[in-house]
Amino acid sequence: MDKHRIIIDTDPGQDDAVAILLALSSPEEIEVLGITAVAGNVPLPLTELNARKVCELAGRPDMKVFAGCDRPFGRKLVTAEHVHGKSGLDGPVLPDPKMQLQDGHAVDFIIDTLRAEPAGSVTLCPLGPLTNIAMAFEKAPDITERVREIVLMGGAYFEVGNITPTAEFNIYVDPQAARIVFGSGVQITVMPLDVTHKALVTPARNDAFRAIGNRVGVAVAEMTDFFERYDMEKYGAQGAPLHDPCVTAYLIRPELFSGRHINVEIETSSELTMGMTVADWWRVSGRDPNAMFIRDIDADGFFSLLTDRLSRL
Ligand SMILES: [Ca+2]
Repeated sequence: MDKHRIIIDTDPGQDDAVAILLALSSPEEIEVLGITAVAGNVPLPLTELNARKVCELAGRPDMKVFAGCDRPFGRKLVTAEHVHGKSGLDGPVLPDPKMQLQDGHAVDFIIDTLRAEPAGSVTLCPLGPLTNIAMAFEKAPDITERVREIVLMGGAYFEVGNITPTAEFNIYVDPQAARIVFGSGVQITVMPLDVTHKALVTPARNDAFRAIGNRVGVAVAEMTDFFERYDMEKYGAQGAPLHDPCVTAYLIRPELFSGRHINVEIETSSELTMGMTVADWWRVSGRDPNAMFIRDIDADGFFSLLTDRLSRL
C-alpha cells in the first residue's frame, strides 16, 4: 500500500500529542506534510504552541506548523480545560519551542497543498473541531475531490456524548463545520467515542510507556497520568480513553479496527442535542452511507504498536 501523506489538523490536547508522536515515529507508513492548529480543547494560541512543543519533543523542529481558525462557524468557542488542564498539555514540563510558526493561515495551507499535490494523494486527519477543514472546503470547493480520505476523531453513537448528554466534544464545538465535512462527498473514516472508549490506558499500559525510558515515553506517561485523573473520576473506568491516536494508528494498522459503512448526519439546530452524530448503525434511514463508522479495536494490538513506535523517538 502507498504511504499515507497526511495533514494533521489538531487542538493539542494530550491525546492529540500522542497521535502526532505516533505519526512522526512511523515514517515507513506516514509522511506528515504539515500540522494545522485549530481552537478546541484550549484557545488557538495554546494549540499552535502545543503543536510546536510536540514536534520538538519528537525531534522534528523542521515540521511545518500553521495556525488556523480561532473560533467555530457562528458559535462561541467551547473549550475543555477541565480535561486537559490550563495549558491544554498539562502533565509533563515541555520547554517553550524554538521552532517558529509558519507564515500564512492553516486553511490556505490545506487548500494550497491539496491543489499542488497529485489528486487523491493527500489524507486529512482532523483531531479537533472541524473548523479548518470546513473553511477550506467552503473557500475552495475544488479541493474536495482531490482529498484521498479523511480519518477523524469525533462523534459517538452507542456512547452518545461526553461534553453534553448527546454530543462528543469535537463535533459539539463546531456542528456547522461537521455538517459541511460529512456532506462533502469525501470518503470519511470516523473514530467515535464508541471505539476510543475501548482504547483505555490501564496502569500496566501506562507503565509500559514510562518503561520505554526515553524522553518521549516519560512525557507520554505524564500526559496520560494527568488526564486520567479527570476520566477516572468521570467514568470510573480502568483508565482514560486515548482518543486521537486511534486516527494515526488506523493509518498504520487498519486491521486493528472494525466498523460499518453507514450514514452519519450532524444535528445543527436543536440546542438540546446540538452536535449529535446521528449515525444510522442499524441502516434504518434509507439515507446513503457517507462514512466508515468504527466501533471496535484490538486494544492490546493498539497499545503495543504505540509503545513500539514511541520507543523509536
Ligand atoms: Ca483533539
